Amino acid sequence: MSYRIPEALIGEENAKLAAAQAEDYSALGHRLRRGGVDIEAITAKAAAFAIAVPTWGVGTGGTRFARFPGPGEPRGIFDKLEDCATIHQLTRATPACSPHFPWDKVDDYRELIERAAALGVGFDAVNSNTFQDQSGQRLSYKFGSLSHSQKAVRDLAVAHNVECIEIGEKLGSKALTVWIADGSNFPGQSNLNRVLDWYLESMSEIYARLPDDWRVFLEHKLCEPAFYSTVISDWGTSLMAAQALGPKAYCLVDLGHHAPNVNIEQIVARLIRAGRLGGFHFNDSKYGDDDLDTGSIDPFRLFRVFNELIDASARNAAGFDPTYMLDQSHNVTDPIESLMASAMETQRAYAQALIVDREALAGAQTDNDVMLAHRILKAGFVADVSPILAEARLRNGGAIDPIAIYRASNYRKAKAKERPAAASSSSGIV
Ligand code: LRH
Ligand code: MN
Repeated sequence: MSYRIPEALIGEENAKLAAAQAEDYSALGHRLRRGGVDIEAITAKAAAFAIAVPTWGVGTGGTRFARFPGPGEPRGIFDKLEDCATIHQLTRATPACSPHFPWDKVDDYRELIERAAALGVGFDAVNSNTFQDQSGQRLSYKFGSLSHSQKAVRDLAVAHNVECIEIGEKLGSKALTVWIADGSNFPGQSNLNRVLDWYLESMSEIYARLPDDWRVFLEHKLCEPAFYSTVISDWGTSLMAAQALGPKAYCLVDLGHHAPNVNIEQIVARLIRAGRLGGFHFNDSKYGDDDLDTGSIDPFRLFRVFNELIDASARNAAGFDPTYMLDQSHNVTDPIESLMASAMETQRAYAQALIVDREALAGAQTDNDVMLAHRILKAGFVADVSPILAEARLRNGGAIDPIAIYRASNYRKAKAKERPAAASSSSGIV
């Protein structure tokens, strides 16, 4: 029987923190009420907040230089599901995971569905992978996939995406995320226009296979692994493609896929305006697509993104229904601790954005009272909403302090016994 953290341990550890939590929650409630904010309304929304965990994120990540796997590494999707379930057991904010194929392929999806259900984890968007060649693959994606110059390679990539949809239907997913590495490293290597034609031709074949209640998320990325041109390099190209494909096509914003200092919250505002914001891959970065823990480098940027999301829901923006997912690589921390911390940091930015006095902000913006407007927005960011997040977890049956309980549970030690370490460790992100 594989080890699960006993609910009793969560109860015992919560009991030690309950009095302090109640005191902090009550104090924050008084403070927010002075500003006309009802803490219970924020806590209820925070308790309903959900963000999906990437199955590829529960294993130790690496770089092209090296990967240093830790103890109790997940050996496959069944171990990954256990770890995703542990993240949700303690944070109560990650009810679903986002699988990646063929990394998470199994022979018997019924067994996978039953195991996931037993663990209380669902499946969010499925991710296709035409950025690696699989062993024995007839044709290579070296020079591209959905935008490859050879029709046969484009057909292979289309077939893979259709297979991902079919697997996703079995799992109960409602969306396909398509990120392609297609691009070039030399000026002249590819025709910058024709590659988009081929991409759209391929995507329209995939689009035609989407079930009626599904969406397809197009994920743009500035560069890497291509370093001169990338076919879907920015939000503008992604939006053009989504609008060309049809109403089930949306744009997915991975925070790390932009040039340094790009105003991502404004991109989010534009995609909301176009009714094509499908979702997010949250992470943080300082230089490139660093895939660092969400909120670990620039929590104010994360807050500014959520400020646009709350503004959109406050004005009932048309077609506004974004999906939240994490997409990170954990090279030096326990992936479970990082994913719990990151889920809580996105929930924090969400709660902080809910606190912003939007009416007063709109007034100050109309009056061009710059300092007042900035300080009204900043007041949300500087509010310590930790008691609200802890209360939301507590009311959802989770942990007041997830990382403390995770460490007290010795879950990682138990998994190190259950999961013998793999002989060799490779380099690369997963
Ligand atoms: C590409 C990306 C994409 C995933 C991959 C693991 O950089 O963000 O979302 O498929 O990482
Ligand atoms: Mn991503």
